[in-house]
Amino acid sequence: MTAASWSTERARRSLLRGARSTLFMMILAGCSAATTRHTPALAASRPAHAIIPAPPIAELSATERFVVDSVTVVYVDAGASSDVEWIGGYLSRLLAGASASGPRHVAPPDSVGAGTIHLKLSSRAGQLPAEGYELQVARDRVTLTAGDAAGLFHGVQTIRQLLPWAVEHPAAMPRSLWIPVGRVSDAPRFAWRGAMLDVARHFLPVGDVKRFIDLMALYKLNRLHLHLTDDQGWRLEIAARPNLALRGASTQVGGGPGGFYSQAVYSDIVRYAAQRYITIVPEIEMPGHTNAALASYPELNCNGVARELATGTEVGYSSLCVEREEVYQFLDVVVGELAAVTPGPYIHIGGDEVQTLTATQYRRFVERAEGIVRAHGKVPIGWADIATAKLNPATIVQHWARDSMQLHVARGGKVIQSPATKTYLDMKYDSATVLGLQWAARIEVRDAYDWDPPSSSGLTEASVLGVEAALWTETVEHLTDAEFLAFPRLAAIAEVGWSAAVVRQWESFRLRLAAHGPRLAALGVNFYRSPQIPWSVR
Ligand code: TNX
Repeated sequence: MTAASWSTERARRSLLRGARSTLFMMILAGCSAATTRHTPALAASRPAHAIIPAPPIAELSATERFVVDSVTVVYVDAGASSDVEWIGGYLSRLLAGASASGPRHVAPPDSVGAGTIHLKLSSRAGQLPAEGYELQVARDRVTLTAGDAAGLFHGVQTIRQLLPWAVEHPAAMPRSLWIPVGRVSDAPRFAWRGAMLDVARHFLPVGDVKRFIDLMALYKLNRLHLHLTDDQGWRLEIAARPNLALRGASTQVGGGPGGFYSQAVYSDIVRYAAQRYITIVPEIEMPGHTNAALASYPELNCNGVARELATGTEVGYSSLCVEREEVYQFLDVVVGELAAVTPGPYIHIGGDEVQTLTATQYRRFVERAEGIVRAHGKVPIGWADIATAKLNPATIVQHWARDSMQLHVARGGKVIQSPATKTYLDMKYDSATVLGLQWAARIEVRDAYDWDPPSSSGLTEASVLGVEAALWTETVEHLTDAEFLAFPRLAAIAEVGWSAAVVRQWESFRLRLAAHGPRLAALGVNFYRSPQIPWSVR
């Protein structure tokens, strides 16, 4: 044994001595091949799997395989719900083309035999963790069990990541597909694992949003926060206030044509996301960041005069006229229509960067806005600036910079962690990055990965609902720009949100991420080839 491998082995043994549970031993077994004596050093070892986010338990064979071939069939149980049927179809489509005939989605069998991938909801449903799953892979069959449909869907993403990257490549047919024999047992650390897309600064058409949703699903993210309004554009049709779409949506940063989602298109996005177990969290920003609304309706302004449209990137100058009752009537109409087309429980009210109101005016406004959202049956969320108001503890605040989240924690409220220095996907990677801003930080992949949502902010686990990465689009004109800034940092944030702290290790993550290079490339993702990732190690 070399000195290097001995010290790795010694470190491993002392970790194992300290481990309080078998779970921890599995983590070591699952995340690193350094558990074999012949591996010289952890950093150079090939990971036993490349699942992102890392599961707490993954025991996978390096040699034995379940082969996907022309007789492989995806099964769901007789009487399975339409959700489970849909997930079966999703997996079948993923595997289609693996051979000349391809696997089929067949339901309902009474018993499943060899060559099957069986998806089922457990009868112990209530006892399994939400969104978790158990995957058993034998040489002749695969069984995926979950307590809820979301868990089944996430388990399918794990199957996808265990398959060779060619599974992502529709042009690579016929393909040789297989899954390593073994077992994965998995569940998320946090309930909220989100991404935010700012479609206000630059509008993104519906097809781009759907593609972003598909990429989020690969990493088991479950919330898409749509920043629908800002100074430069209003992006959602409001039937009772048509000027918002006619005028407020007509431009964007830099003066381009902008755009908006009709309510039918918005509902289509909501449905598409829901099929992938992603809840849409719509944001109507208020009282600041409202120039597009102020340009559409004169009565929202204190002087009763509609403002000019804005296409620059300065912030803080605009506010609804908080002393006017028309403003609250307007918000009631907007929130009412939005609530009616939003099945998810949340509506985000923004609330950040208001520079033209007194502290008292601001607090009073936030309290009324919170009441309007509640009156329409939704849970309000706001940037943590809103925590200076007397909020209901069930309102959620989103931490981004030096803000007032601690006030909300003190009243027993929950926080979504989006610290700008870690999770702002619009920050440059390094000094050479052309796209993006750098007011908060430059964020390399390791910076996005190496932090802990509660302890980095001095919070307890119980007050953290989860994490969210924000993609502001002042510099993002096209989906390819968005992809470059989001990937691979969004995969890092996904692991921060999903994987237990004891599972997370940068050395393991960078090797697993390296294996995602060809997968992301096969998907056509314009991702950043960070020098921190050994992309050639597979
Ligand atoms: C701050 S974070 C903002 C956004 C900008 C972003 C740019 C927050 C609540 N407000 O309006 O787009 O910085 O990084």
